[in-house]
Amino acid sequence: MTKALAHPNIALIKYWGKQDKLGNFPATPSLSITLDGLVTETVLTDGSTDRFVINGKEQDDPKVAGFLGALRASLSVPPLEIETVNNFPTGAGLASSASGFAALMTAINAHCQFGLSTEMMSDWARQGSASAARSMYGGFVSLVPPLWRAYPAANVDHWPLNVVIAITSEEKKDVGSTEGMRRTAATSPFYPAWVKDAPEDYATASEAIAQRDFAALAGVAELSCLKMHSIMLTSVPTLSYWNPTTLSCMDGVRDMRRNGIAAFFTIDAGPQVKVVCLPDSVEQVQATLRDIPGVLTTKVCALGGNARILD
Ligand code: 2P0
Repeated sequence: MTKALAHPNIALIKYWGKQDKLGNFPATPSLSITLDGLVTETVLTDGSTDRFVINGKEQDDPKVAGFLGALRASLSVPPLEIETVNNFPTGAGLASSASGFAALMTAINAHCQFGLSTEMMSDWARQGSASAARSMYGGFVSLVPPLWRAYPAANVDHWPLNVVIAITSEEKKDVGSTEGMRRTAATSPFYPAWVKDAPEDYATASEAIAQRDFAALAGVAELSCLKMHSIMLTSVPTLSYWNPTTLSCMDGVRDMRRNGIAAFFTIDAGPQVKVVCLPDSVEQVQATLRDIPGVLTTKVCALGGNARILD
């Protein structure tokens, strides 16, 4: 039996769109922070056939099956019973596939005694879900060309930011990220501009993190998020991952900023709003979000560590 843990990550500079080649390579550079309060734990045991159980329910997951198939083309992976538990809503815009594939790859590497480096595991995790490459590491993480391999951009101590998550719905999304990206790339008239501008946004965010310049990071991160949602909204048929409460939270963050609180929002392929702030603003940010009608719960996270094996 082998048990591994990984945290989800949220991108401040978003990945949305893939290169037109095999291997699940992103079309845009991305930069994320890993969250300590959200956890995926995955237990592996040898089985007679593959079984995948998530939060107590057996599932046929084509992405997991495809991932195992790709691994087995290169490595000797026996039939596995995989039991995964998330302490947060699954498939609802909280990056459960990022932590899921990072935990699974970490567990397989130990269970099968492959001795792969973190870089190699990150490469494999990317093939399961590109954002999973970033969840192999803690702190601030880049996923960039030319190798499209994730690497740590800064550690947790460099800038211990907090994230307050406003959960506005626990329902699974209708359109998964892979299909959403395909649709956006094929139909949004603004997709080429998104791909063209992404390296500059990435460079601006990297510099802001290096300098611990919160205002600069806030500006470019909100812009990256809104550009991504703009190309989603202008896809045909349209892709909208927001609900009315999502918009209320965005307004709430803008109000806080007008009142001098250092905070910015980011939103992924789901209606939850993640508000990044400095530690001395956490209580105020949480209290504000909690009072917004439609917010079901809030959760405060610090930056988390690497994917790892649990004894
Ligand atoms: C990100 N997202 O950079 C972006 C922002 C969601 C919005 O990466 O197709 O599950 O499995 O590679 O990694 C979600 O997409 O997609 C994602 P696949 P993934 O975090």
